[in-house]
Amino acid sequence: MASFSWLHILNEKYGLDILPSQVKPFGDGHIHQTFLIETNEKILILQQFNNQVFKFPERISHNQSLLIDRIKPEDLPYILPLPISNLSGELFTIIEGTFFRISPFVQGKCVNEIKNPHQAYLAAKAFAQFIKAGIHIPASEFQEAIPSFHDLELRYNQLLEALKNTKRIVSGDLEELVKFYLDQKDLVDEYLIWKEKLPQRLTHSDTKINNLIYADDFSKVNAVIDLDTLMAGYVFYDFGDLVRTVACTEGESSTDWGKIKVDIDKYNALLEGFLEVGEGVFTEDEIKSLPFGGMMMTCIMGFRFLADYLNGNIYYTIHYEDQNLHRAKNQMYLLKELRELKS
Ligand code: GN1
Ligand code: MG
Repeated sequence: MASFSWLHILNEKYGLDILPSQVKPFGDGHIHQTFLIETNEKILILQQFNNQVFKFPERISHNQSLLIDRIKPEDLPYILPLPISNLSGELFTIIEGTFFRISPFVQGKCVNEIKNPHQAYLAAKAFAQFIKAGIHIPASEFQEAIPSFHDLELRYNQLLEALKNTKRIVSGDLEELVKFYLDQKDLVDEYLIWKEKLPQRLTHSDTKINNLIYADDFSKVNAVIDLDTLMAGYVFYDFGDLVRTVACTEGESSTDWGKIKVDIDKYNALLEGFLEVGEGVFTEDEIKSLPFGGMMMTCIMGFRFLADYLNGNIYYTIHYEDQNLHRAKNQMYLLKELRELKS
């Protein structure tokens, strides 16, 4: 069993009494290390926060405090499990340079793939409700948790940079993949056009399906989680990441290339759920931009996975050496399918 040498300090800072045996690794996030704390009295989520990826934790605290102050809980039919303050009133606790935080645990199902269109509809409604509930807060009041996080042009340039500096031998499969992604320049151009037209909103900005907790019987959504990247963005980001992770017949870590297809029923259910909440709230252009979001978010993840592979896997958690390469390849197949759908 891990020793969790920091646990006694956390106990002091939060006035808790957690034992090492009550802490277990939890979830599938690529960035933070997440644990479930289960005592006789309560269940909590503990995260060892990745401050290499999130270099401005104070911005996250700012954004989350803004949300706590300004969002009306009655506008949301589910919970936003924001971090609990420690005894000094802070959302993060720093122990020897490592950031920790504790949040409430929400009962339910957190999945990487969903089973049917109705679940897609519920997910899209939930994330659209998030945007709607925050629409009265000027997006400019939120700080950039990660600068230019979903800026497709910047990610394209980062891929070029990674290619220039890589120690990998770019041939065969890898060369083909690089070529595919460099050929996506038209999506970057389209992105720049949408940017001129659309208003910025408070967006969740990481709406992959495992950032949502369904009720155990999947009858509703119990919570929207992973609230680090909430910041100003475009509605097509949030719709797009749903398309990427919901309307696909295989998850993002699948290497079953031949099986990666768009699930059109789930795609339509996503649109239905998103529009049911967004009609009369989002502008006409925002609604028109939604199909672009699916392609754009799949493309940006492809850029990022591939750049990380070329950089020597320094960003995402991997379980084997070629995993980022495979993730980029997976996104390539999905992107090809989404482009077909549009044409
Ligand atoms: C990361 O932490 P997690 O797994 O929810 C990433 C997202 C990507 C996602 C791809 C801060 O999200 O942008 O879409 O992996 N988060 C960050 O699976 O980079
Ligand atoms: Mg997550």
